[in-house]
Amino acid sequence: MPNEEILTIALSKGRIFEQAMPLLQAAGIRALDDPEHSRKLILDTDDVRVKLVIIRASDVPTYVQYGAADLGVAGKDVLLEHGGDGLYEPLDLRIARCRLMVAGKPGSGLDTCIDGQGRRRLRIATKYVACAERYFAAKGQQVEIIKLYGSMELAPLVGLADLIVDLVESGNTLKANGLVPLERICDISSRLVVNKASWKMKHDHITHLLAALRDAVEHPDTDQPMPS
Ligand code: PRT
Ligand code: MG
Repeated sequence: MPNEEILTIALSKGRIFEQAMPLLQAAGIRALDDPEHSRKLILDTDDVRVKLVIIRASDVPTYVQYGAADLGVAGKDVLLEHGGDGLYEPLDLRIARCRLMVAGKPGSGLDTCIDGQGRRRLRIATKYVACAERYFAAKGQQVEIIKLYGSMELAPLVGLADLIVDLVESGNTLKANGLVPLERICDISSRLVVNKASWKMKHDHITHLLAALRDAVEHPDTDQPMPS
């Protein structure tokens, strides 16, 4: 089959795969393997014209930007950090929802910190460096950002940072570590992203899929069996 007839969709396993599959299914696309039980990175679907590639959540925009995948599903947090070059973002899939928040120990100051050395800038530990920089700059606040790759909740507990910027869903992870949410930066959900060249080259196929996905997002229950 000529390559232009095949659409490749980049997805991460875990919550995005689990929550995107019902939407893809409503659009007529079913994966032939479960990425949780298979080591395959390229999954066939029951539509011979669609393949899924399974990659790290934070790599999805890069694969789509360079055209290694035509489409992808990525969290808005990941897209904000990536910057969105080379991508269209035509649809909010309304899945994997959470909030990007500033959090810290109860009673943490949000402006400056006073310690043994006097007043100093707040230190913010986060994986979301671009979002955190933008947020504090917009408030006119100078902060020191410390880049981490995970377990941000630990940073205030061991004195690495005063505050963290992280995703919060139920709030249980913060609570379990004695932290509290302090300020909401933005709401997060996953978006469909499309490579700009694919959008032109495979326009009909992509528009068709996009319309079916939009319908599935807007009418989430139409595929469910009616209660008897
Ligand atoms: O795990 P990996 O390093 O491979 O990548 P990832 O963590 O980016 O992937 P994954 O699958 O964990 O998350 C993919 C996307 O899901 C993220 O980019 C978000 O857009 C979205 N999402 C939705 C979340 C959450 N909810 C979420 N709760 N991503 C992460 N979390 C984490 C959060 O970082 C914190 O550690 O869950 C914890 C908080 O959850 P609560 O319920 O305790 O508040
Ligand atoms: Mg994770």
